[in-house]
Amino acid sequence: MFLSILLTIKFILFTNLIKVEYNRIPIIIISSLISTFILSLIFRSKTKNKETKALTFYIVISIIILADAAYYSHFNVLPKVLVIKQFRQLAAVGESLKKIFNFRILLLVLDIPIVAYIMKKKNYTAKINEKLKKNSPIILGSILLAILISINMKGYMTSVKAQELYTYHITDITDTILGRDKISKKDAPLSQEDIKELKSRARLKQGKHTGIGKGKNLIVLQIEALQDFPIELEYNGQEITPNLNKLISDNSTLYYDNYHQLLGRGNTSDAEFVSNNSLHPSMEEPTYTQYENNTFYGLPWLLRDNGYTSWAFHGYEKTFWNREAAYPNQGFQRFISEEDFQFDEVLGFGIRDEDFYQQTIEYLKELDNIDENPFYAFVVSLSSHTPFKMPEEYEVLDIEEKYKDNMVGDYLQSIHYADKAIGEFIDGLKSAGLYENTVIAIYGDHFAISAAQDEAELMTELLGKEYDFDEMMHIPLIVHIPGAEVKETISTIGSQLDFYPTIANIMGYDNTKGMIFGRDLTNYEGHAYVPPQTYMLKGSFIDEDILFEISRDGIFEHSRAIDRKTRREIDLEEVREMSEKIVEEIEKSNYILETDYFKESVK
Ligand code: GP9
Ligand code: MN
Repeated sequence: MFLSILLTIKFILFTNLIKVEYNRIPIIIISSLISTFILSLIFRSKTKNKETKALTFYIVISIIILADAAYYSHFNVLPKVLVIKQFRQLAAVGESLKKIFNFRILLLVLDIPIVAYIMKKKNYTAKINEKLKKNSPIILGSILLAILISINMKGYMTSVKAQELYTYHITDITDTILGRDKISKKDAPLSQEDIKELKSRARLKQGKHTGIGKGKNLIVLQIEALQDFPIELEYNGQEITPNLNKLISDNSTLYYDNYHQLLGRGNTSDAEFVSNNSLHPSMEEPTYTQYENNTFYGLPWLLRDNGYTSWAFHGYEKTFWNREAAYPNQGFQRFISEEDFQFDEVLGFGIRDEDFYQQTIEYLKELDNIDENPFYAFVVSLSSHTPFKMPEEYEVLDIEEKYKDNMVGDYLQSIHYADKAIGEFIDGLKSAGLYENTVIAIYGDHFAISAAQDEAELMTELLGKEYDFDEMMHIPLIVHIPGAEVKETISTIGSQLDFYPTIANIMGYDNTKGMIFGRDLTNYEGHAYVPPQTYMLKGSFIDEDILFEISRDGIFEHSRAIDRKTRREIDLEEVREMSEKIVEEIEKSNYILETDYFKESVK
């Protein structure tokens, strides 16, 4: 009884931490009944050490709740069992432990030593009435069954399974074991018509800026945690990203100012994957891990087919995010990783951007000398990684007290440093004679500051407008083509899914082999949108006018649709069809990954 009450209190706290909005009371009752039922079975059993077993159960459940709540606080969703495989990544990429494991979350386990002590001191089994002890599992089991049946009849089971501790994890584990999420080859969601359409999306169409980069090198800079809001932001009389601002105001630059992240389970590595392939990322495991051996026909391959040599650069451990294993099939012929760089100073996650870029330029000279043909360099930065805390000598911005020593102020300092390093990189390219003949594309991999955490309020204050998912996922895309007179801000809404066709248009190469899901943002005139699956769940979208967040409990009517300008709620029926269409598109992309579709078609 004692443990059941404590667990019930934890379930109340837990549903609060994971922001359960609907059916909260039934969810707490079910979690609590299941726990009490299991505890009653333990106490009724004839085994020895009942207290120890009950206590072990209590500790295990407390730790699962803790892990779920911590995961939720970062990813805004409950973890699936396959996350265990990514433990190393999670541990390394999580926000500072201090931030994730705040006091409210730690409350979930802090009582354990005290509970253990009390349990040791008193003999609880003896206190329970024998008759009640014998019958309690049957009584509890029946009440539980009756509640589950009535919830099912009322149609709330989906909602419960999406948020209730036991039913959520059990459903997830059985689905994973039975492969229930997998699309069967028989009911392929890809019709002949779809194939034709997706292939035609990939083809080069003559339009604005088509081929202005043809024959030039391509350097893609994927910048860690670069959001769009610091661009051209004047904060306290200071420019946060003076070098990027300068680049944007240059005559030879296209700035896509309505561009967004599109991640799956692989964070930074998904930003890479989606950008280079224009396929949706996997939601089961990082795509680089799950589909390491698949055949792809992304940007590195397209450029290689046109004579380019494609290399990737990143100053961290080569095995992280499974990059080393995944890159060859992505089309990268060489991966310059942490071990290829020399550095004495470590900044946050590892190598300083300045050291990384300086030495990257030396490797670029080598790459440039391979043959007469141009090259593709895919360069992934690192320094502006969460939690953004840098040594004092790097914090050069004057930050107001209210943003000091919190994520917002630290991020501004950190991204200011990243911008400085980008400026030096571009100067370095100029000195190395690599600038004139090179197209430089720059974008952020993902958000820095979550809209679902406490910092959102500070962000709203800083920006003077509501900081919601649309602003959180908003990243810049900048394409600089030295010598071209193209200066323009392109505001067609898009995401990393659109990078490949957008850059392929600028580079002027025709993709005759692959299929893509994105659009060329420079020329596309149809209905453009962003179809995220993380932070907002599958079926959500952001378009020019609407932010649609599909409900977390699986009941469409509980979703949220707002007008992006007025921030007022709009009728859900207006978005239903669009949301369904997006889910279908994602299924098609998943089918391509699951069946290794390009294995046969790309030769
Ligand atoms: C690690 C770096 C950071 O190699 O790319 O990954 P993230 O934590 O941002 O996913
Ligand atoms: Mn990242």
